[in-house]
Amino acid sequence: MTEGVRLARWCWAGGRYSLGLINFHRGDLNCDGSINFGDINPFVLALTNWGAYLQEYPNCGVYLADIDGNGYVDFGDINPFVALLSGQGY
Ligand SMILES: [Ca+2]
Ligand SMILES: [Ca+2]
Repeated sequence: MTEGVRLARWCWAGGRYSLGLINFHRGDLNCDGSINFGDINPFVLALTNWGAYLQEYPNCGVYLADIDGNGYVDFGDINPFVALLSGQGY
């Protein structure tokens, strides 16, 4: 599995909100804890329309689509994402 990405999230606990860092894995675009075919549509959405992605997956982060880790979400992440899905890792 690829390296994790830490995203800050507000969490409700103990009667108040607190800011916490949650680990996600690059490629887990629907943030369900695994990387599989269910991440394809969210990946395409993150690649083509960040706003729509963030609306549909408000608890995820668009940078989970930065599979090659170069700081950009772009077409260069497609082949690494396919490799990730096919179990070749990245
Ligand atoms: Ca997933
Ligand atoms: Ca990238």
